[in-house]
Amino acid sequence: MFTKNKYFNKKTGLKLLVYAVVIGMFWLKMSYIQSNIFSLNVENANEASILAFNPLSSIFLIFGLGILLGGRRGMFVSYILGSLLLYVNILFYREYSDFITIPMLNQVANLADLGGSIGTILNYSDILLFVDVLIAAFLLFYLKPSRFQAFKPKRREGIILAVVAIPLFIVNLQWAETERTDLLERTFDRNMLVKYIGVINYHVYDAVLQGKTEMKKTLADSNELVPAINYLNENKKKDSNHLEGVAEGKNVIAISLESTQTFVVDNTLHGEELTPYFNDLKEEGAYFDNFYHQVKQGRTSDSEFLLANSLYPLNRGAVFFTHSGNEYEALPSLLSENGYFTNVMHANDKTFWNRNVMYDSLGYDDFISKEDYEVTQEKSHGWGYLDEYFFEDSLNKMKDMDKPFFSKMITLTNHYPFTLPEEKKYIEEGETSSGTLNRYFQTIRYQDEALKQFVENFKDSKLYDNTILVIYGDHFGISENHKEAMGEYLGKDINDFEQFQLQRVPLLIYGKGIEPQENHTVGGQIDLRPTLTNLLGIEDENPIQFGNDLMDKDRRELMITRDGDFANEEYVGIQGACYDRETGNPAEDGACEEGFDAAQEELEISDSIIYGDLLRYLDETEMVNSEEQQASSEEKGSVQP
Ligand code: GP9
Ligand code: MN
Repeated sequence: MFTKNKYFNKKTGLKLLVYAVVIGMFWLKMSYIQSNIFSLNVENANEASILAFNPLSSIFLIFGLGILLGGRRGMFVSYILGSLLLYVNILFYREYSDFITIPMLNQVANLADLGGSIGTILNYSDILLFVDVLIAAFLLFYLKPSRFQAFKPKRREGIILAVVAIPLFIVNLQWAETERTDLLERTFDRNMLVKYIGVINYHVYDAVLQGKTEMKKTLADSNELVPAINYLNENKKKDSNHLEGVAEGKNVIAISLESTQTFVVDNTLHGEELTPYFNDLKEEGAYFDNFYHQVKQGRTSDSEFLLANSLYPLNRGAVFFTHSGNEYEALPSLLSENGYFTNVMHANDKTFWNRNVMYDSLGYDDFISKEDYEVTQEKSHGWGYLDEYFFEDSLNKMKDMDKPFFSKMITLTNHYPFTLPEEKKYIEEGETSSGTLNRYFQTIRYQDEALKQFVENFKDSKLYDNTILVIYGDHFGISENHKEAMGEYLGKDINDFEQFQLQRVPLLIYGKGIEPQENHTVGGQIDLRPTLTNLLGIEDENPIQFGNDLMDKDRRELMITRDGDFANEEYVGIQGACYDRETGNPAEDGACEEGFDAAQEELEISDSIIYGDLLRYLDETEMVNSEEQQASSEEKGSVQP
């Protein structure tokens, strides 16, 4: 009995040792790859610890599942497949500085590119990344010390490993959330996700995301597009003739100003204007002071989505990530069809917000990203290339572009945490109780200086005669957390109504042929596309758009936020409460009912389009629908609203 027990202990001890060595080897390899082969931009010791810890849960999971399905062989298969997955990621990363997503696998062209250059991304030393596979094979199959049986994992050990993976992942996630809140909801950059949850978990996450997307899409059918078409037929004015085509054939430079809110316009700090150049420039163009951002978690990318599609972004996550594989009838494609060279200029990594993938779906011809700018340390700060250099290089690039072009430029410097090199601070910082707001004034002032240099050089260039500028803020920079400090600055209590009004961002349309005007219409980023196509005189046949031309005097004034709040000509509705839009005083019960209903209906319809990927049915549905409509209007003699 005693002897048996002793043998049992030794056997268990040996088994544990094999487990520990096999798991440890894979852990070491994965950690090495994550911290030395991928450039994940680890910023502090906490992040480095998260990165070292995050392989564990996935290793327990894959080995656990392997044992459950195939015992010792299964565990080895997991080891091989895990190693291959890591290696494929390495190859892909060497080529694209990015991680594979399932929608990307569908993009055969991308991978064909990789195939073409495979020779250049293979290294002889990569062989070393598989040495551990041989050691694992030896430990699992050939290690047979005298009198002991070879390593034989039991099914229940597989279950234990797989179950332990769950708390390990929870710890990982909680830990990661200390660095980045809502990590999984706010899917940022894939590099960031891998940094926090590890490359294998990232693939699991990607698969779940894909599964959800596919399911919604599979359950959808073309009938679902009909309510959307009907709703838009009823509620959207068909034609806007106002100013139609005044910018026909012209180039368009859309400038997305990072985190720029309307409250800085015509406002001062220490007696100095925050945006002196923009304040003057807006007098020379069409300036909109009741224009709101409509973004949610996808921030800049959501504003890009609104501009391109005149659809609402999603309430959770960034549609740039979750639905980059959808079919769209986007503005860039429309402009390309009308002879434009369409591109985005943004001096950040092209994978950020999944732009490299989504821009293809939206039909952009080119994405001029960080790698196309001469980004040096001296010319960078914080998020990267300083706006003044970005503007300067971009203007030079535009001079040589095929004409007409549509360029969307996205600035970067006025981004949280709003820091600047000393010599770029053109105004003293603020004196409120929020350091964030205090610094924001300085980055806003800097951005205005960079804009000035750009617009002045633009005016001196040949482009000036046949180009319009569409300058707008992408979203808020100062969140609700700083409303006390904002109250100190603005000298008023920031209640819900004021907070809502702070979501206004500037919009200026400027260029020869654009009559100066101060326009008070209530609108949002969803209205940019129809405004632009009307100015360019381009027929936009996509009926699935929620926006209305901002220049049209008879437009429906309704701006809906992603939270289901709204502003119209008279009222502002916030979470069930109703306010008079001019005074901010509470309005009578029921005054906002119609607005709230419209908000809910529009958001639901817009979501159904994205989740169901319904634009893929547009052609067939439209044909049926227009025949039906024709028949019914002949019957009833109905008129188009
Ligand atoms: C990054 C820039 C900023 O490329 O667009 O993104 P944001 O954090 O504002 O969404
Ligand atoms: Mn932004």
